Amino acid sequence: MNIDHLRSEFLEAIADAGDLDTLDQVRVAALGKKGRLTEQMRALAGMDPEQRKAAGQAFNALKDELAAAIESRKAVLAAARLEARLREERIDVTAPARFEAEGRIHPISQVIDELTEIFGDMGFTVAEGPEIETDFNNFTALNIPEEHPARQMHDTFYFPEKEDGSRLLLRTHTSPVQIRAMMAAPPPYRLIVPGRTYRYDYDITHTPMFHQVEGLVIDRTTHMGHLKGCLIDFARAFFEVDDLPARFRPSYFPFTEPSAELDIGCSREGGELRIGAGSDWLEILGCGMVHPRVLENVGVDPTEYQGFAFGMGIERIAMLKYGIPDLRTFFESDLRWLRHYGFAALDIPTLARGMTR
Ligand code: 2NM
Repeated sequence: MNIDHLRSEFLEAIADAGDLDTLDQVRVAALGKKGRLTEQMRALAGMDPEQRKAAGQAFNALKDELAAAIESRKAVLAAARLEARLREERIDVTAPARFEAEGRIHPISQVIDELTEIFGDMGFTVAEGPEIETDFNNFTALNIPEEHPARQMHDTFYFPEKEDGSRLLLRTHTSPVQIRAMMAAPPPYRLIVPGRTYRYDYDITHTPMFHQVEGLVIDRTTHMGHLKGCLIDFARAFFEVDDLPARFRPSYFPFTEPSAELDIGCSREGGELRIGAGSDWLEILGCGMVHPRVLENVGVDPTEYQGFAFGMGIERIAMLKYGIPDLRTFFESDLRWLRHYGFAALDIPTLARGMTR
Protein backbone atom coordinates (compact mmCIF):
# COMPACT_ATOMS: atom_id res chain seq x y z
CA MET A 1 0.00 0.00 0.00
CA ASN A 2 1.40 3.33 -1.07
CA ILE A 3 1.72 5.71 1.84
CA ASP A 4 1.32 8.77 -0.40
CA HIS A 5 -1.86 7.27 -1.73
CA LEU A 6 -3.20 6.74 1.79
CA ARG A 7 -2.21 10.29 2.71
CA SER A 8 -3.97 11.98 -0.20
CA GLU A 9 -7.04 9.77 0.17
CA PHE A 10 -7.53 10.65 3.83
CA LEU A 11 -6.59 14.33 3.56
CA GLU A 12 -9.18 14.60 0.84
CA ALA A 13 -11.80 12.78 2.90
CA ILE A 14 -11.07 15.08 5.87
CA ALA A 15 -11.41 18.19 3.71
CA ASP A 16 -14.62 16.81 2.18
CA ALA A 17 -16.28 15.95 5.55
CA GLY A 18 -19.25 18.31 5.67
CA ASP A 19 -20.21 17.71 9.29
CA LEU A 20 -18.76 16.41 12.53
CA ASP A 21 -20.34 12.95 12.20
CA THR A 22 -18.81 12.36 8.77
CA LEU A 23 -15.48 13.64 10.01
CA ASP A 24 -15.55 11.17 12.87
CA GLN A 25 -16.30 8.33 10.45
CA VAL A 26 -13.17 9.36 8.51
CA ARG A 27 -11.13 9.39 11.70
CA VAL A 28 -12.29 5.87 12.57
CA ALA A 29 -11.63 4.62 9.04
CA ALA A 30 -8.04 5.97 9.19
CA LEU A 31 -6.89 5.88 12.78
CA GLY A 32 -9.42 3.67 14.57
CA LYS A 33 -8.54 0.24 15.97
CA LYS A 34 -9.48 -1.35 12.67
CA GLY A 35 -8.53 1.72 10.62
CA ARG A 36 -6.49 1.52 7.47
CA LEU A 37 -3.44 3.27 8.91
CA THR A 38 -3.55 1.15 12.04
CA GLU A 39 -3.71 -1.97 9.88
CA GLN A 40 -0.69 -0.86 7.88
CA MET A 41 1.30 -0.16 11.00
CA ARG A 42 0.46 -3.59 12.29
CA ALA A 43 1.88 -5.01 9.03
CA LEU A 44 5.24 -3.44 9.90
CA ALA A 45 5.79 -6.30 12.33
CA GLY A 46 6.55 -8.62 9.45
CA MET A 47 9.25 -6.36 7.88
CA ASP A 48 12.96 -6.54 8.40
CA PRO A 49 14.34 -3.99 10.92
CA GLU A 50 15.80 -1.46 8.41
CA GLN A 51 12.65 -1.25 6.37
CA ARG A 52 10.52 -1.24 9.47
CA LYS A 53 12.29 1.79 10.92
CA ALA A 54 11.89 3.95 7.82
CA ALA A 55 8.32 2.87 7.20
CA GLY A 56 7.47 3.23 10.89
CA GLN A 57 8.66 6.84 10.92
CA ALA A 58 6.73 7.61 7.77
CA PHE A 59 3.53 6.06 9.14
CA ASN A 60 3.92 7.83 12.46
CA ALA A 61 4.38 11.14 10.69
CA LEU A 62 1.29 10.46 8.57
CA LYS A 63 -0.67 9.49 11.67
CA ASP A 64 0.25 12.80 13.35
CA GLU A 65 -0.51 14.74 10.19
CA LEU A 66 -3.95 13.16 9.79
CA ALA A 67 -4.75 13.66 13.48
CA ALA A 68 -3.82 17.33 13.20
CA ALA A 69 -5.85 17.70 9.98
CA ILE A 70 -8.85 16.10 11.69
CA GLU A 71 -8.51 18.45 14.70
CA SER A 72 -8.40 21.55 12.58
CA ARG A 73 -11.27 20.39 10.38
CA LYS A 74 -13.20 19.62 13.54
CA ALA A 75 -12.71 23.18 14.79
CA VAL A 76 -13.97 24.57 11.49
CA LEU A 77 -17.05 22.32 11.47
CA ALA A 78 -17.88 23.02 15.12
CA ALA A 79 -17.68 26.76 14.52
CA ALA A 80 -19.90 26.41 11.45
CA ARG A 81 -22.42 24.36 13.40
CA LEU A 82 -22.56 26.99 16.15
CA GLU A 83 -23.00 29.72 13.53
CA ALA A 84 -25.90 27.84 11.96
CA ARG A 85 -27.57 27.31 15.30
CA LEU A 86 -27.22 30.93 16.27
CA ARG A 87 -28.71 31.94 12.92
CA GLU A 88 -31.57 29.45 13.23
CA GLU A 89 -32.45 30.24 16.83
CA ARG A 90 -32.09 33.96 16.62
CA ILE A 91 -34.77 35.77 18.63
CA ASP A 92 -35.92 39.12 17.42
CA VAL A 93 -36.41 40.89 20.71
CA THR A 94 -37.91 43.85 18.91
CA ALA A 95 -40.77 41.79 17.39
CA PRO A 96 -44.25 42.58 18.82
CA ALA A 97 -45.54 40.15 21.49
CA ARG A 98 -47.61 37.31 20.07
CA PHE A 99 -51.25 37.12 21.19
CA GLU A 100 -51.69 34.17 23.52
CA ALA A 101 -55.12 32.62 23.93
CA GLU A 102 -55.89 32.98 27.63
CA GLY A 103 -58.52 31.17 29.68
CA ARG A 104 -61.12 33.06 31.69
CA ILE A 105 -62.37 32.52 35.22
CA HIS A 106 -66.08 31.65 35.25
CA PRO A 107 -68.17 34.15 37.27
CA ILE A 108 -69.18 31.34 39.66
CA SER A 109 -65.52 30.60 40.44
CA GLN A 110 -64.76 34.30 40.71
CA VAL A 111 -67.58 34.83 43.21
CA ILE A 112 -66.52 31.78 45.26
CA ASP A 113 -63.03 33.30 45.43
CA GLU A 114 -64.47 36.65 46.52
CA LEU A 115 -66.64 35.01 49.20
CA THR A 116 -63.68 33.00 50.45
CA GLU A 117 -61.61 36.14 50.76
CA ILE A 118 -64.30 38.21 52.52
CA PHE A 119 -65.25 35.49 55.00
CA GLY A 120 -61.61 34.45 55.28
CA ASP A 121 -60.81 37.94 56.55
CA MET A 122 -63.48 37.41 59.22
CA GLY A 123 -61.83 34.16 60.37
CA PHE A 124 -63.95 31.63 58.44
CA THR A 125 -62.42 28.55 56.89
CA VAL A 126 -63.77 26.77 53.80
CA ALA A 127 -65.28 23.29 54.15
CA GLU A 128 -66.33 20.90 51.40
CA GLY A 129 -68.24 17.64 51.27
CA PRO A 130 -69.83 15.10 48.93
CA GLU A 131 -72.63 15.99 46.52
CA ILE A 132 -74.23 12.58 47.08
CA GLU A 133 -75.67 12.56 50.57
CA THR A 134 -77.74 10.61 53.03
CA ASP A 135 -81.28 11.52 53.94
CA PHE A 136 -80.08 12.10 57.51
CA ASN A 137 -77.40 14.66 56.62
CA ASN A 138 -79.50 16.47 54.05
CA PHE A 139 -82.87 16.51 55.88
CA THR A 140 -83.31 14.73 59.21
CA ALA A 141 -80.41 16.33 61.08
CA LEU A 142 -81.60 19.73 59.85
CA ASN A 143 -84.97 19.30 61.52
CA ILE A 144 -86.75 18.96 58.18
CA PRO A 145 -89.76 16.73 58.89
CA GLU A 146 -90.77 13.70 56.80
CA GLU A 147 -93.77 15.51 55.33
CA HIS A 148 -91.80 18.62 54.42
CA PRO A 149 -92.34 19.49 50.73
CA ALA A 150 -88.59 19.79 50.16
CA ARG A 151 -88.33 16.05 50.83
CA GLN A 152 -90.82 15.06 48.18
CA MET A 153 -89.84 13.52 44.90
CA HIS A 154 -90.41 16.65 42.86
CA ASP A 155 -87.73 18.68 44.69
CA THR A 156 -85.04 16.11 45.33
CA PHE A 157 -83.07 13.86 43.00
CA TYR A 158 -83.08 10.46 44.71
CA PHE A 159 -81.00 7.43 43.88
CA PRO A 160 -82.72 4.02 43.70
CA GLU A 161 -83.67 2.56 47.07
CA LYS A 162 -81.11 0.23 48.67
CA GLU A 163 -81.95 -3.17 50.14
CA ASP A 164 -82.33 -1.72 53.63
CA GLY A 165 -84.92 0.76 52.31
CA SER A 166 -82.60 3.78 52.57
CA ARG A 167 -81.80 5.91 49.57
CA LEU A 168 -79.08 8.37 48.78
CA LEU A 169 -79.79 11.72 47.14
CA LEU A 170 -78.11 14.68 45.47
CA ARG A 171 -77.76 17.29 48.20
CA THR A 172 -80.39 20.03 47.89
CA HIS A 173 -78.26 22.54 49.81
CA THR A 174 -74.73 22.55 51.24
CA SER A 175 -76.00 22.26 54.85
CA PRO A 176 -75.09 18.54 55.07
CA VAL A 177 -71.45 19.67 55.03
CA GLN A 178 -72.11 21.77 58.16
CA ILE A 179 -73.77 18.71 59.70
CA ARG A 180 -70.68 16.62 58.89
CA ALA A 181 -68.38 19.32 60.30
CA MET A 182 -70.31 19.44 63.57
CA MET A 183 -70.36 15.67 63.92
CA ALA A 184 -66.64 15.43 63.16
CA ALA A 185 -65.26 17.82 65.78
CA PRO A 186 -66.35 19.71 68.88
CA PRO A 187 -67.33 23.44 68.75
CA PRO A 188 -66.50 26.23 68.12
CA TYR A 189 -67.19 26.37 64.36
CA ARG A 190 -66.66 29.21 61.93
CA LEU A 191 -66.87 27.96 58.38
CA ILE A 192 -68.35 28.56 54.97
CA VAL A 193 -69.33 25.88 52.48
CA PRO A 194 -69.49 26.81 48.80
CA GLY A 195 -70.55 24.12 46.38
CA ARG A 196 -72.92 22.51 43.90
CA THR A 197 -76.47 21.72 44.91
CA TYR A 198 -79.32 20.01 43.07
CA ARG A 199 -83.08 20.46 42.90
CA TYR A 200 -85.64 19.09 40.48
CA ASP A 201 -86.56 22.45 39.02
CA TYR A 202 -86.04 24.13 35.66
CA ASP A 203 -87.39 27.49 34.53
CA ILE A 204 -85.97 30.96 33.86
CA THR A 205 -84.84 31.41 37.47
CA HIS A 206 -83.99 27.78 38.33
CA THR A 207 -81.51 25.25 36.98
CA PRO A 208 -81.42 21.66 38.32
CA MET A 209 -77.80 22.23 39.40
CA PHE A 210 -76.87 25.49 41.05
CA HIS A 211 -74.36 26.75 43.59
CA GLN A 212 -74.79 27.81 47.16
CA VAL A 213 -72.61 29.15 49.87
CA GLU A 214 -73.67 28.53 53.42
CA GLY A 215 -71.99 29.63 56.60
CA LEU A 216 -71.99 28.50 60.20
CA VAL A 217 -70.79 30.17 63.41
CA ILE A 218 -71.22 28.33 66.69
CA ASP A 219 -69.63 29.28 69.98
CA ARG A 220 -70.68 29.75 73.61
CA THR A 221 -71.96 33.31 73.29
CA THR A 222 -72.62 33.84 69.58
CA HIS A 223 -75.84 35.81 69.23
CA MET A 224 -78.14 37.53 66.75
CA GLY A 225 -76.04 40.72 66.94
CA HIS A 226 -73.08 38.77 65.56
CA LEU A 227 -75.28 37.41 62.78
CA LYS A 228 -76.40 40.90 61.80
CA GLY A 229 -72.95 42.50 61.97
CA CYS A 230 -71.30 39.68 60.07
CA LEU A 231 -73.84 39.56 57.25
CA ILE A 232 -74.13 43.34 56.83
CA ASP A 233 -70.32 43.56 56.67
CA PHE A 234 -70.32 40.75 54.13
CA ALA A 235 -72.95 42.43 51.93
CA ARG A 236 -71.06 45.76 51.99
CA ALA A 237 -67.75 44.11 51.16
CA PHE A 238 -69.22 41.92 48.42
CA PHE A 239 -71.19 44.64 46.64
CA GLU A 240 -68.46 47.20 47.35
CA VAL A 241 -70.83 49.80 48.78
CA ASP A 242 -69.70 51.08 52.21
CA ASP A 243 -73.05 52.50 53.30
CA LEU A 244 -75.20 49.83 51.66
CA PRO A 245 -78.63 49.91 53.33
CA ALA A 246 -79.61 46.55 54.87
CA ARG A 247 -82.63 45.16 56.70
CA PHE A 248 -83.52 41.82 58.21
CA ARG A 249 -87.05 40.53 57.57
CA PRO A 250 -88.50 37.71 59.67
CA SER A 251 -88.70 34.41 57.82
CA TYR A 252 -88.95 30.69 58.45
CA PHE A 253 -86.56 27.76 58.03
CA PRO A 254 -86.92 24.45 59.87
CA PHE A 255 -83.22 24.57 60.87
CA THR A 256 -83.11 28.07 62.38
CA GLU A 257 -85.09 29.92 65.05
CA PRO A 258 -85.51 32.79 64.72
CA SER A 259 -85.04 32.96 60.96
CA ALA A 260 -84.62 35.99 58.75
CA GLU A 261 -83.92 37.18 55.26
CA LEU A 262 -81.43 39.91 54.48
CA ASP A 263 -82.49 42.62 52.03
CA ILE A 264 -80.19 45.27 50.65
CA GLY A 265 -81.11 48.71 49.30
CA CYS A 266 -81.50 49.19 45.58
CA SER A 267 -83.29 51.18 42.93
CA ARG A 268 -85.14 49.84 39.90
CA GLU A 269 -85.67 53.05 38.00
CA GLY A 270 -86.19 52.62 34.29
CA GLY A 271 -86.05 48.85 34.65
CA GLU A 272 -82.36 49.03 35.59
CA LEU A 273 -81.26 47.59 38.89
CA ARG A 274 -78.80 49.63 40.93
CA ILE A 275 -77.51 48.23 44.18
CA GLY A 276 -76.91 50.58 47.11
CA ALA A 277 -79.10 53.46 45.95
CA GLY A 278 -82.82 54.22 45.99
CA SER A 279 -85.78 53.13 48.04
CA ASP A 280 -86.36 49.53 46.95
CA TRP A 281 -85.21 46.33 48.64
CA LEU A 282 -83.62 43.24 47.21
CA GLU A 283 -83.41 39.87 48.98
CA ILE A 284 -79.92 38.37 48.99
CA LEU A 285 -79.79 35.63 51.62
CA GLY A 286 -81.50 33.58 54.31
CA CYS A 287 -80.18 33.20 57.83
CA GLY A 288 -81.04 32.52 61.45
CA MET A 289 -79.94 31.20 64.81
CA VAL A 290 -79.29 27.48 64.46
CA HIS A 291 -82.24 25.54 65.89
CA PRO A 292 -81.40 23.79 69.20
CA ARG A 293 -82.78 20.56 67.74
CA VAL A 294 -80.15 20.71 64.94
CA LEU A 295 -77.38 21.06 67.54
CA GLU A 296 -78.85 18.16 69.50
CA ASN A 297 -79.00 16.03 66.33
CA VAL A 298 -75.26 16.42 65.80
CA GLY A 299 -74.29 15.96 69.44
CA VAL A 300 -73.61 19.60 70.30
CA ASP A 301 -75.14 20.65 73.65
CA PRO A 302 -77.57 23.52 72.90
CA THR A 303 -77.48 24.66 76.53
CA GLU A 304 -73.76 25.38 76.13
CA TYR A 305 -73.45 26.37 72.48
CA GLN A 306 -75.41 28.53 70.10
CA GLY A 307 -74.83 30.45 66.92
CA PHE A 308 -76.02 31.39 63.50
CA ALA A 309 -76.08 30.07 59.97
CA PHE A 310 -76.84 31.54 56.59
CA GLY A 311 -77.19 30.53 52.99
CA MET A 312 -77.36 32.14 49.58
CA GLY A 313 -77.40 31.29 45.91
CA ILE A 314 -74.10 32.03 44.18
CA GLU A 315 -75.62 32.48 40.70
CA ARG A 316 -78.06 34.98 42.13
CA ILE A 317 -75.47 37.19 43.84
CA ALA A 318 -73.15 36.88 40.83
CA MET A 319 -75.97 38.07 38.54
CA LEU A 320 -76.65 41.01 40.83
CA LYS A 321 -73.02 42.06 41.20
CA TYR A 322 -71.98 41.61 37.59
CA GLY A 323 -75.21 42.48 35.77
CA ILE A 324 -75.73 39.05 34.23
CA PRO A 325 -79.39 38.99 33.15
CA ASP A 326 -80.07 35.31 32.42
CA LEU A 327 -79.41 32.44 34.83
CA ARG A 328 -79.38 29.70 32.21
CA THR A 329 -76.42 31.26 30.41
CA PHE A 330 -74.21 30.26 33.34
CA PHE A 331 -74.22 26.65 32.21
CA GLU A 332 -74.41 26.89 28.43
CA SER A 333 -70.61 26.92 28.09
CA ASP A 334 -70.79 29.55 25.37
CA LEU A 335 -67.26 30.88 24.93
CA ARG A 336 -68.52 34.26 23.75
CA TRP A 337 -70.43 34.57 27.04
CA LEU A 338 -67.37 33.53 29.04
CA ARG A 339 -65.15 36.01 27.20
CA HIS A 340 -67.69 38.72 28.02
CA TYR A 341 -68.53 37.86 31.64
CA GLY A 342 -65.41 35.90 32.64
CA PHE A 343 -62.49 37.24 34.60
CA ALA A 344 -58.77 37.42 33.86
CA ALA A 345 -56.95 34.47 35.36
CA LEU A 346 -54.08 36.50 36.71
CA ASP A 347 -55.12 39.93 37.79
CA ILE A 348 -51.55 41.16 37.85
CA PRO A 349 -50.65 44.22 35.80
CA THR A 350 -47.57 43.44 33.70
CA LEU A 351 -45.76 45.17 30.88
CA ALA A 352 -46.71 42.38 28.46
CA ARG A 353 -50.36 42.75 29.39
CA GLY A 354 -50.20 46.48 28.72
CA MET A 355 -48.67 45.77 25.31
CA THR A 356 -50.98 42.99 24.19
CA ARG A 357 -54.37 44.43 25.08
C1 2NM B 1 -79.93 28.95 55.06
C2 2NM B 1 -80.64 29.79 55.91
C3 2NM B 1 -80.52 29.62 57.27
C4 2NM B 1 -78.17 26.75 57.47
C5 2NM B 1 -78.29 26.10 58.67
C6 2NM B 1 -77.29 25.18 58.72
C7 2NM B 1 -76.96 24.24 59.79
F1 2NM B 1 -76.41 23.15 59.29
F2 2NM B 1 -76.06 24.76 60.59
F3 2NM B 1 -78.02 23.93 60.47
N1 2NM B 1 -76.62 25.26 57.58
N2 2NM B 1 -77.16 26.25 56.82
C8 2NM B 1 -79.00 27.81 56.93
C9 2NM B 1 -79.70 28.64 57.78
C10 2NM B 1 -79.11 27.97 55.57
O1 2NM B 1 -79.99 29.04 53.71
C11 2NM B 1 -80.92 29.88 53.11
